[in-house]
Amino acid sequence: MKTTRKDFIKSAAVLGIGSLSMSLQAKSGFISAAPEGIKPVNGKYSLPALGYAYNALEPFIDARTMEIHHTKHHQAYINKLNEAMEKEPSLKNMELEEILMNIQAQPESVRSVLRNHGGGHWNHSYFWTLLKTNTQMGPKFTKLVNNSFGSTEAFKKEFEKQAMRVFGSGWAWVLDQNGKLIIITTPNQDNPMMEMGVSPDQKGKPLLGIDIWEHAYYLKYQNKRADYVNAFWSVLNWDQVEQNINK
Ligand code: MN3
Repeated sequence: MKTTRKDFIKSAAVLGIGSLSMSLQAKSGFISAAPEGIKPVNGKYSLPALGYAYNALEPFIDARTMEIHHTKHHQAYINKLNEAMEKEPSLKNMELEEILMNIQAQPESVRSVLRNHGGGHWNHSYFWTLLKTNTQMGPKFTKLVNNSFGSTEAFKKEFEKQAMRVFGSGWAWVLDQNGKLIIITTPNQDNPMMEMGVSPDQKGKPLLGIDIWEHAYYLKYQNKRADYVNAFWSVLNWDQVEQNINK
């Protein structure tokens, strides 16, 4: 069954997930921090600007990794997504979130491309907004963390554990379930808005996520994923996380 925005908002309202304004980002009931540009312009998606320099996250994430990650990996997801749009012109009238929330309803010929590359475009657009050095965990997130995990230390430990558990490539996410935080992981470029792979009790509003693909860290950290995950705390944009709570 096709999930419409209205259905999603309705179910989100039943779950009590936030107050949903009708802004572009909130219309899906899911989007918390995706920047503008997540819908096609003239039928094509394009690479969003980072809003900061490639070396802005040094020494925790190196400039070369950021540049390749942005201009090669992210661009490649967009290119494949645009190829699918060419094959199925009806998709050009849909926003990406709408496509991803209804993956199973998309034409079979492009479904896996939409899942992997549409997911890749959304996830990376979201991820870039979450990176900034020298920010501090805000009061709202601190309160959620204390209510859900008891302490910041316990939360970080659990997040790192989940991130380390991802087999192969994927993502780890922190979701807000009406004031309770949960941590989930998704394989490949799946994300919490997709109907498959995420069980109903794992639904919620994403406050933050981390890219666990080796391309996100291999140049600097090689096989030492734990060091990358640990460094993530130094580049996590807590101001954005705090904003995401209100979206
Ligand atoms: Mn990536």
